[in-house]
This record gives sequence, C-alpha cells and structure tokens, in this order.
Amino acid sequence: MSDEKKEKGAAAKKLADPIAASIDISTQEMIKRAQRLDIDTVFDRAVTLKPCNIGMQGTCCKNCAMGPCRLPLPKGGIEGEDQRKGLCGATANTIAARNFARMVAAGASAHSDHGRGVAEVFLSVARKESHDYKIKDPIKLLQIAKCFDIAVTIEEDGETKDRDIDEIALELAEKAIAEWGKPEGELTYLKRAPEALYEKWKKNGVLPRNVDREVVEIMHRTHIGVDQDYKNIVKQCTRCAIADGWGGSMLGTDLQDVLFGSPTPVQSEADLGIMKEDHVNIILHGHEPILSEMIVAAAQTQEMIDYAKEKGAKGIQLGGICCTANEVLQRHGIPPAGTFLQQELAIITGACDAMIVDIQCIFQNLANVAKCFHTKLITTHPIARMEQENVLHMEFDEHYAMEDAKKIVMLAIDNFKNRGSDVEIPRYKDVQVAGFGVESIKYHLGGSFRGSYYTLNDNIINGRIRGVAGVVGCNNARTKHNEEHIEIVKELLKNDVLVLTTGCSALACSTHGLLKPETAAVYCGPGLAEVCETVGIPPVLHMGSCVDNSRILLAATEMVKAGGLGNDICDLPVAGSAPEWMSEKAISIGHYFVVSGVYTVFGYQMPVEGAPQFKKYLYEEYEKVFGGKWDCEPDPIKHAHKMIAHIDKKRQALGIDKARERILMDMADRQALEG
Ligand code: NFS
Repeated sequence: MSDEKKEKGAAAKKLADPIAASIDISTQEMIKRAQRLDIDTVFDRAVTLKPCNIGMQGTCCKNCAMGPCRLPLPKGGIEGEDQRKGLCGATANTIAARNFARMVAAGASAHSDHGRGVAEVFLSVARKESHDYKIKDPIKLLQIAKCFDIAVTIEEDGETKDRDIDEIALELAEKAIAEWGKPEGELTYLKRAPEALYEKWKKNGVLPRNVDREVVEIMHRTHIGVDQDYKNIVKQCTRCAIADGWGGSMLGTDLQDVLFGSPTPVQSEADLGIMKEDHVNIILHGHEPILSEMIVAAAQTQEMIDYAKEKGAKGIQLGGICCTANEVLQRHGIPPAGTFLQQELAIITGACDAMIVDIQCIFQNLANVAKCFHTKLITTHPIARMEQENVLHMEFDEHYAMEDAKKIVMLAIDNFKNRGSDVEIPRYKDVQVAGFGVESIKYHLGGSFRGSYYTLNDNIINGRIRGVAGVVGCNNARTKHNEEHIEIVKELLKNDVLVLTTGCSALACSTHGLLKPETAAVYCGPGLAEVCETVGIPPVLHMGSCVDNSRILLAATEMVKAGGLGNDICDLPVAGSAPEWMSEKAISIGHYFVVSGVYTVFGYQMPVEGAPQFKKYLYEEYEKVFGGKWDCEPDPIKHAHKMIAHIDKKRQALGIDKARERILMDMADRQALEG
C-alpha cells in the first residue's frame, strides 16, 4: 500500500491526538509515525474502546454463571436503604469488596511469584546447580540470614569462627523458599516492621501465615456464597497485601540484591532516544532480572561485541522497558527506553532488532506491531507465551543461563541486517542518577561510618524537608501519559517534599530530567534544595522496580528507628501516591502501604465508586485501625496538596510544625521583621 493510501486510511479511523495523549515529545512523535504507517497503538485503542462504567465502579459481579450481575450506582446516588442486589443477594458492598480482594490477590501473586522465581534461582545457586550466577552481595546475605535466625558464626575448639558463606546461603535459601508455603507460624519478615505496627497487625488478626495461603484464602472467600461481609473481606485483603509487601516482594528484592548486587547510584540516560541507529538494539521488557541480568552480561562479552561488529553494527545497545528497565538500570546503568505505554513505540522506531520479554505488563499487541517490522519478539518464560505465530519462544533455563542468553543476543545481532531503511529514532533523552537502595540512602546521608537516617529525620524536624512522598506505579492509557507523574512530583518538590520513586513513575521522572542532582535548584523549595545540594543527591530518589516498593517500607522503618518522628510509620510525615495506576499489582501495593500506616492517594478512578459504604470504609474508617487510608484524586495539583496536607497534619501531631514556619520565612518576611 502506498504511503498516501495508508495516510487516507488512517484519517478515516478514529485515532489518538498525539499531543493530548502524552507529554513526552518522543512519544508524540512515535504515535504520529505509527499512525502514518497505519499501525494501531494503545493510544488509538483507548480512543475507540471505552471502559465499562459499571466495571469501573467496582460493582459488576462475574463470580458465578447466574451473572454477570451489574449493580451500577443510580444517577443521583442512593436515597434511603440501598436495595441493589445480585441474584444471590450479594450487595454492592460485597461485590465491590470481592472484586477489590481479587485484585489484591492477583497483584500479590504477580509480585510474589516473581519473588518465588528468584528464590528458586537462589536455591539452585546455593546448591551449586546454576554456575552462571554468583552471590554478589554477601553482606546483604548475612543481614537477611540474621532475620531468619540463621547462625552466621560457629563455636569450634572453644573459638568463634565465621561459618562458610555457601553453607549459610543454602540454609537461607531453604528457609526463604518455605515462606511461600510453610504450614505453621507467620511470615519471618513481619518482625522487620516497627514494633508498634507489628503489634497492631497482631491485635487485628492480620499477620500473614505464608504467601500462598493468603492468596488462596482470598480466592476461596470471594467464591459465590462464602464471605458476605465487606469488612471481613477487606481484612483478608490486608493479610494478603502484607504478605506481598512484607513477604513476597521484600524477599524478591532482597534475594535479587544478594544475587545481582544491591544498587548504588549510577548515572545513565533515559527515553526512546537511547536507541542507536548504528547499533544492534535489544530491548529488555518485563520484570524478573534473572533473565535480563544474564542478557546484560552476555551482551557485554567481547565475543558478542565482536560478533555484532562482524555483522556490520558498531556495538550492542541495550535498553529497558517497564520494571526490567529499573532492574538493569539500578544495577548496571542500562538506560531505560521508556515506560509501560511506550513498549509498542520502541518497536515502531524500526530500530528494535529484538525485544525480549519475560513476565507482566507485556502487551499482546506487541506481536502485531513486531509483524510490521523486522523485530524479533522473543518470549522466554514458561508462564507467559503469546499465541501469534511471529513470536519466538526461547525458554530461559537458569541452569544454562549464559548459554541461553548468548543464543538470544546472537539472534538479535543476526537480525540487524534485516532492518529496513525506514528508521526513526526520536532524538530525545535525558540524563539521570538512579539506584538508591535503603543502604545507599543511609550512606549518602551519613557516610560509611555514621550512616543513618538521622540526617533525614533531623532535616524533617528542623523543617528544611517538609516530609517524604513515595510516588510510584504505572501509566494508564486513560490519562495523559506521564502528565500526572510529573506534575505531582514537581508540586511536591516545590513544597519541600522529598520524593522516593519506583516502577514506571520512576521511569517517567527519569525521562523528564527529575532524577539528577541539578534538579534540586530548578524545582525544589529552598529547604529541600539546600539539603539536596549539601548532600549531593537528587530530590527524587529512584528506588527501583515495583517489587522494590518493599525498599520504601524499609526506608520508612529506618526513619522510625532513627528517632524523633514517632514510633510507627503512621506517625511519620509521609504519604504515598500512584498517579496513573492501572494494574492489579498497584492495588496490592496501595493496600500494603495503607495498612502499613501510609496515607495513599491514587490518581485514576478506583473501583469503589459504586459501593459508597465500602468506599467510606477504605477512605475514612480504615485509618482508625491501621493509621493509613486510601484516597483518590485525579487532578495532579490537588492530588499533591492532599498529600502535603496530610504531611502537615503529621508534622503538627509531632509538634514540629513550628520549626517549619520559621524556615519558610522569605525575604519579604525578613524585611518586615527588620523594619
Ligand atoms: Ni508496576 Fe512494573 Fe509499570 Fe505498572 Fe507495570 S511495569 S510492576 S505494574 S505498568 S509500574
């Protein structure tokens, strides 16, 4: 088909307006290019396919074959008693709570199964069955071993000796893997939470027993005819979400750090512009670093670099999408090509020689886009395959990790020659510093000998830093791509709130230049700018992938430990946000933050609007139980100010609001005083 015909065809279809779809110029350019080439992207599909209003309200029940029973909120709300019910009599509250619970279960499963995968690789490394992985962070290994009550020293001939690290690793691996299904007791990591929080969970009967059981119990309780009390359903959501944040996700993060190294700040670049016309471009997309770590190692071997040159390329350019991007960024400085909504666009450049995917957040439409170019789309995980014929499945086996990784890299190199001449890589990219783990924040704040969160707390108490916000989560094609992330973060910075970020929100911040120390002078209020400039950190700290939200929980715990800001996470002047959430994982994350004591605001509509009592329970009453609560605010500026108001409320409760008032005096105030 001629270009002219294609353009006419595209004009006849309903298409996204690229400028309205994203704030990124690179994204806008690639949407335009896709439309010129008559390739549909998620942005166009969002225009033609509208969401179901009843589903959005959370009140469509599909849990048995008498339904679906749809219970929309009547226009004008409910007057008097709510008469709505499904065939079995389930109320709107029960239905919305059950749907919410299943989202928590699915989200917790995704994170935790990822964690389990890492634990299994760790076990095989400890058993010396997988030779291509090594224990890269033995210090972290010993730290975790302590949490599991594993002896790290032994008595021999009356002398204390360090135990062999391999022996400790094996004991730890076996104990860690048992966390998913142990028959008795409770999750080991729960005790890492501040004592007051642990006791609160215990008193309310929500200590998770093991990871899998809490998911199974949600599925059981939400089956037709089981749990019909929304408050009781939420209670199980809580237990399951804790099992995710303080269990599966936290174990995933820790064991990844042990195997692949704990992140330390690295400089890199971000955006589609990191792809290079004269290089073999390999895009790593998905979540588990088990595969991507090995691809990075393989692509950096001289053998592969020489092979790429032999085939006419100047080298190999790796780039990431989604949380894999965060994993390889924080440990190796591999630049991210983009967020969740940019995955199709990376192929649309025409310069993607291979896209390698593992699990989660992968569009099935990638196969249709790849078909229009030379791109090899390679699935690698047994639980995530695609039906389309042009997709290659190369199952990755950790026992032959390097061999498998080299095969995949070679395939990409061999494909370089098939690249067409119609290549268009957006020129945009920005620099960034990423990879702040809990330990490296400690180090940056206090040096290696006096590393502590004391400096952070001190600056919160003296008012230079107003509070801390976790801004995390997805993109959602129903909102303008990246706009909410960036607006909210900038508003928080302006008001002296330090931002911790993960997931696609972190990637959005990286492409918009918010992850560099120089950002402080441009966007921050005077107090935060001063601290960042003194310490030499960006005001937005990249803490990794979504699984790494567990790092934010531990950072908050460190703040509690450092003293002066209360004795529980709910006492801290902190707030959470997922501006453009869309996945079930985000709901699980949101819920574990709430029940860890954090006020958490989502940007896109929550599936609770059709059940006002259930909504009120999550948005208001739950705070009395766990100290945190849900909220939703689509307007980014209002969203940020709700978080700031909460931070101020906590400052007031701590009696540190006065210090901040002093700090906020500007020149005019001073002159007025002097006059
Ligand atoms: Ni999180 Fe990571 Fe991105 Fe959302 Fe998907 S990649 S696990 S779910 S879209 S932040």
